[in-house]
Amino acid sequence: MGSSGSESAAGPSPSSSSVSRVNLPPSLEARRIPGLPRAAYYIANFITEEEEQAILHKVETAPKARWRQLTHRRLQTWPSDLIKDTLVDARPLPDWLEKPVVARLLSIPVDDTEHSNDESQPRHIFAESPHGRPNHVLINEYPPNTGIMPHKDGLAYYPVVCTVSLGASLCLNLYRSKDDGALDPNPVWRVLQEPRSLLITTGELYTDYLHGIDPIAIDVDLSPDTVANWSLLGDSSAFESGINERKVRISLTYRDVLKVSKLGSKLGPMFKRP
Ligand SMILES: O=C(O)CCC(=O)C(=O)O
Repeated sequence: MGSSGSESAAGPSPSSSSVSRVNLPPSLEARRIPGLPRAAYYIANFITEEEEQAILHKVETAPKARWRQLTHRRLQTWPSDLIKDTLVDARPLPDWLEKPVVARLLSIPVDDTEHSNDESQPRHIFAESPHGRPNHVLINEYPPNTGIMPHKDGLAYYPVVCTVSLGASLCLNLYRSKDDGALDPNPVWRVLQEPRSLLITTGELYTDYLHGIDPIAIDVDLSPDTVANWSLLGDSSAFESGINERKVRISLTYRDVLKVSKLGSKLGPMFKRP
């Protein structure tokens, strides 16, 4: 079983069901994924089932114009797409993306021992980012047999990526480039992301490694030896058979876009998504 259990349970309205309780660690360090380059963190049950359902409802009922259809996948961007790596529409994130995820994320110190200048304020993962918090969310939908090609996230963002998974589980693959720069097609690690979990990747994982999701119907060969975050899963018994049958998984990817246009606040509604 995973490590959820005895640490601080928090959340606006914890229910009697244990799966719908959030279970925040005292620091991210307590949920660092072992064996990965520094640093990646996995927090199972970061949001409750009720919060998951509320966010899924907002995603599903967003205006049609919010969805961008790619060849195999559709996505939403909040508050808007980037133009030349710049956030032009700099409206704040809507409440349903801000609460509970951002507030909760910023409440967790990276390390028990690290403190900012104000000694009473522990440092969170965005403490040194330009805006001190994520200002952009990408929402991706992955039905079974859908994935995303191995890629790096590039220069538009501060190198911290926070991904909340909703609806279903799947494996994220992490790849390294070969010496000649070509992609080594065999993933070096796999991270299994359960619904309601938070995955944070930073550092070398952002700059030096690629990440992608296989377009498959079933993740196979799942075990403590093949899944980097096995010891941190909320319910590893669900994968004891070694497989995960994919269902529709929605991901919320929170990042801080480095460049925000001052022009944004002056743009009229026709330049803004609904
Ligand atoms: O959906 C995910 O978990 C990955 C998304 C991703 O790779 C990206 O937005 O760059």
